[in-house]
Amino acid sequence: MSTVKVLGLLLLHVALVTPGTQICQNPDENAYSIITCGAPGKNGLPGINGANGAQGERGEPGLLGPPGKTGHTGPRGEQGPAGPKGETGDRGASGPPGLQGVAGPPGAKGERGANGATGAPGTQGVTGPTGPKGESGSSGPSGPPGQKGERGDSAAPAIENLKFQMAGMDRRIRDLQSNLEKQGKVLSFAKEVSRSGNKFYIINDVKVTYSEARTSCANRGGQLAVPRTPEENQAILSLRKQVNQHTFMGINDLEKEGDFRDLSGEAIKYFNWRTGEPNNLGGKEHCVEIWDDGRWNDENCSSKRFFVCEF
Ligand SMILES: [Ca+2]
Ligand SMILES: [Ca+2]
Repeated sequence: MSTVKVLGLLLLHVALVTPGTQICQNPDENAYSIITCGAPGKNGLPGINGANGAQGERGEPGLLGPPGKTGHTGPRGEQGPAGPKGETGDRGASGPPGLQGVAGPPGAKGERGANGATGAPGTQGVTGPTGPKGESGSSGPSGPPGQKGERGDSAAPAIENLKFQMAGMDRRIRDLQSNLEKQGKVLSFAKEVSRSGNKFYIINDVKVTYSEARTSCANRGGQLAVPRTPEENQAILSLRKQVNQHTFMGINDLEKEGDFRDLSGEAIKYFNWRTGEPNNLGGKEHCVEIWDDGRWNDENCSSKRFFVCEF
């Protein structure tokens, strides 16, 4: 029932009620009637509960209640994305030293060092073989006349003897001419000449390999020089000092390592090695050269050197 309707019924009730009159409410609330009541009746039984009223409007939200109890731990969530890279940390302390590495490959061969000091003189070498027979000397003065011989049978034997002697002289003249031609060739080639006994030696100013030196001497009727005695070694050294360079001689161990021989294959008997030589350095030294102290070194045959020929 609305508020206006209730207020109207109340005003009507005040206007109509008189003293001694009671207003009793009809159970039907929509039909009011004024009746005269007798003695008050007994209270009736409680009426039947009316139907539920319409749902009221939603009230204001209540006060925030106390926090509930902590629930059970939920299942593990999926892994989130990687976070941003952190800043670089401080450098750690140095670790212990590593193991020693393996040895590296051998280095390249060094350059030849400076000449060492001159060594003490060696012992006297053995006497060399007997040299070739020398040329005939010049004729001596005529001897005193001999005693008169007995009368011969004929002049024929004397003439034959004279012919024989003349033939010998012809041979000697041809030999002398040949020697002169040979010496002319040699002297035109030589820079310097020296002698020892009946040998003479030449050197020129060309540097060649051992093989080329050997051929060059042979082409001039000589051979690469081989000193057989200290005197011959000195004669070769005097030429070597003219060029002031190491100089090849006719000695090698090309056939058998350490077995030094001359160019005809004959074993060498006189030696004049430097201290520590022959050392066959690198397994490649098979040809002999003479140094400025007159002593010998085995050298690579492919090296280019001056050379001395002997005749
Ligand atoms: Ca050698
Ligand atoms: Ca050597």
